[in-house]
Amino acid sequence: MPKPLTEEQLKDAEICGYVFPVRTMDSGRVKEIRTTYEAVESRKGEDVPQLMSVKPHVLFKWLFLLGTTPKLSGALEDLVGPNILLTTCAIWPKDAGDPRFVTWHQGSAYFEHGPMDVWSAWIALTDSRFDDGCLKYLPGRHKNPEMIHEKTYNPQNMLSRGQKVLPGQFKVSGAIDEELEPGKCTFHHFQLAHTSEPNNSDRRRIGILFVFCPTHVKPTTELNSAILVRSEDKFGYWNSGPIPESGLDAAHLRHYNDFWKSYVNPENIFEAERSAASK
Ligand SMILES: O=C(O)CCC(=O)C(=O)O
Repeated sequence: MPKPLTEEQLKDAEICGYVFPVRTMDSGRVKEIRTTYEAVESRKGEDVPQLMSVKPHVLFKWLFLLGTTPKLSGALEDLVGPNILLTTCAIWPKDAGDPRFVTWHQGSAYFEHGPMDVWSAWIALTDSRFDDGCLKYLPGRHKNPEMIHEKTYNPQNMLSRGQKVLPGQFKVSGAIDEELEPGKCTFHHFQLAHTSEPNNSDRRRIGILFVFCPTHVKPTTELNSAILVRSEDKFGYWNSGPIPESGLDAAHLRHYNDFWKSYVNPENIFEAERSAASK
């Protein structure tokens, strides 16, 4: 059977730390998912949490199904092998003219894993072009040592702690815009530096991110859970995350809220912050 990713794409993944664009859904499915998401979004603060930037896939079946869609896991199998865990998810909506942005950062600095064989898949539910504030990558940067981040807590920064690579550690001149059509996805290595600018267009931009790793990867903090999405887990390093059923389940909401509290707890210092503190 042909592999979802070509040899050339796999070579690019190794050298540059990303692969795009990969189609994961047709336009009918994209419309369905967007409508479902926007209906959930309109209930935020009622029965749905305000923030859906860490692990909302444990709450909603449609989101879990999107993260385990065969086109996605097929491509991931090419990147990380057959035994795949889904560790987290985040929804990234930017409204038309939205001034919010995401500073340069590496996912790896805020979720500890070892080894760092971890890949993110960012799926576009809308167009995501330069003017819409698409993702930008620094090709090849995933191979360099982790950079030092600071927390800015800037309310315009969409990252939970406004985390940002401290200046002087890289040059942005080679940055690549990851322009995507709805239903297409970009995969990036967890250590690849990325950013996104405000949405200067008159249309909404929505992306859904899922993070995956092979089962041999260990979480290096207690607070992590994952869901096995392909093959088997012979290692058992992760707590099993709950798989959502059709309605919002109270126990899943507790799991979500506990993880979120722990994620934003200032006492939980992550790797990049530790190195910054030791300099
Ligand atoms: O969607 C965005 O603009 C940022 C996404 C991001 O930072 C991430 O996927 O880690």
